[in-house]
Amino acid sequence: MFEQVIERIKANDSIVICGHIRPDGDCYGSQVGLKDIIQQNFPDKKVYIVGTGLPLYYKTLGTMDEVSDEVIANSLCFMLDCNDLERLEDLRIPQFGKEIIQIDHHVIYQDFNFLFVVDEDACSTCELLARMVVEQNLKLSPTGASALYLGMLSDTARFQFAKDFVLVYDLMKKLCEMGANPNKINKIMSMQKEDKLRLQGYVLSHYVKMKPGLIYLHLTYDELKKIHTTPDKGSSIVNSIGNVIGYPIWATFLETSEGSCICEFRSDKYPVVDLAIRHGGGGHKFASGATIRDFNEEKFQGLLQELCDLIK
Ligand SMILES: [Mn+2]
Repeated sequence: MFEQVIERIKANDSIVICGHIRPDGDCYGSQVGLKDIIQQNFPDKKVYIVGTGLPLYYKTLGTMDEVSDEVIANSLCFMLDCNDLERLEDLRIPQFGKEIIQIDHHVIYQDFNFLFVVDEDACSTCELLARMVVEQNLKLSPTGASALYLGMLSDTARFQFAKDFVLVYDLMKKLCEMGANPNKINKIMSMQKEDKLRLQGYVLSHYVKMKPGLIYLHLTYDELKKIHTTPDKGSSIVNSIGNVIGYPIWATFLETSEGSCICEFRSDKYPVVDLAIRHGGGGHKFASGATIRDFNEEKFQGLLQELCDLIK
C-alpha cells in the first residue's frame, strides 16, 4: 500500500504537504509527521508544510512553512486528512501542483485521478503514517513520533473511538519507543483559554432540544460576535452538547458574516455523513459537517427535519 508513496517521494526533489481547512490535531500532526519521515529517510529532499497549523504546538513540534507558487508548481504535493480538493487549505495545489498524493481516512465520495492511500477504518491519518513507518521500516525522530501521537490522540478523542484498538495501542507503543512524549502532548491538548470557559457556559445555557432526540445550538453571526467567537468553532463547541442520554444526535449551526452557515453533525448511533455529503460537506460516519450557502430559516428547518428523520 505504501510502496508507491515511497517511490514517488524518491522520484521528487521537492515536496509540499497540505491538509484541510480549519486544521485539527490530526491534520497538523500528519503534516509534521510526514515532513519528519521524509527528512529522516531522504535528507536530500526539500520538504515544506503549508497552512495555518496549530500554533499552540509550534514550540514542541515546529512551525509551518511559506512557499512560493513556483515551489508548488515544481513539487510533489501531499493532500493529508482531506478528501476534497476544495477543502485543501492551500488551493494553489489543485490549481497547479505538479503531482498530488492523498493520504486520508475520511469517507471516499469522489474518485481522483492520482495516487491515494485511503483507509476509512483507520482512526486517523496519523495512524496511516505510523503504519507506513512500521511497515516500510522507516526512521522517525522523537518530534515526528510526538506529532503522529498527537493526531492519533486527537482523532480518537483521547482513545474513545477506534475500530481496532489493538492496532491503535500497538502503534502508540511503537511511537513511544521512538521517543514520542505523551505527557507533553497531553498537556498542550488540555490547555484552554479562559474565553473558552465563558463560551461553554453560553453554549450550555442556550442549546435547544427537539423530538425525537436532537440537541442543537444555532447562533447567528451577531450572536457569535457578542460572545467573542467565530463560526469555525463548531467542531470544538459541538462536543459539549453531545452524549446526552435520550439525544442520539447533536449539531451546531454557526452563521458566517457572508450568509453561510457552518454545520457540524454528530451522533453516537446514527450515521450522519450521508446527510453532510448531500449538503456539499463530508467527514466521518458519525462526525461530519457541511457549509450551507445562502442560509435561511427554510434551509435551517429542513436540516433539523432531516436530522430528526435519521432517528428511528
Ligand atoms: Mn483526521
